[in-house]
Amino acid sequence: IDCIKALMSLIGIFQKYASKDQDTDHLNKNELKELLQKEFPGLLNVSKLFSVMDALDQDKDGQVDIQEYFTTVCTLGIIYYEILGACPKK
Ligand SMILES: [Ca+2]
Ligand SMILES: [Ca+2]
Repeated sequence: IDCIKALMSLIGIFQKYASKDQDTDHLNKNELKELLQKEFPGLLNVSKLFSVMDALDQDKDGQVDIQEYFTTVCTLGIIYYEILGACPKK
């Protein structure tokens, strides 16, 4: 149940930011930037955000769709996991 709640809230966040312009199914660069800054504060600086954006926009259409968004969130999850020191050091 907790996993479903987590996924629903991730989808809710996507929809909240993606619907700031006409194209409610995609995050454009500004929407993605705002999402990352507000929902993942302190994780990335702005210049890094755009290189992240380029890496995440896998089909290079300048927009992040729901599939690319979840790839983003998974990647950020791994980053957080490592920052928190939960990942055992070799
Ligand atoms: Ca949008
Ligand atoms: Ca894309």
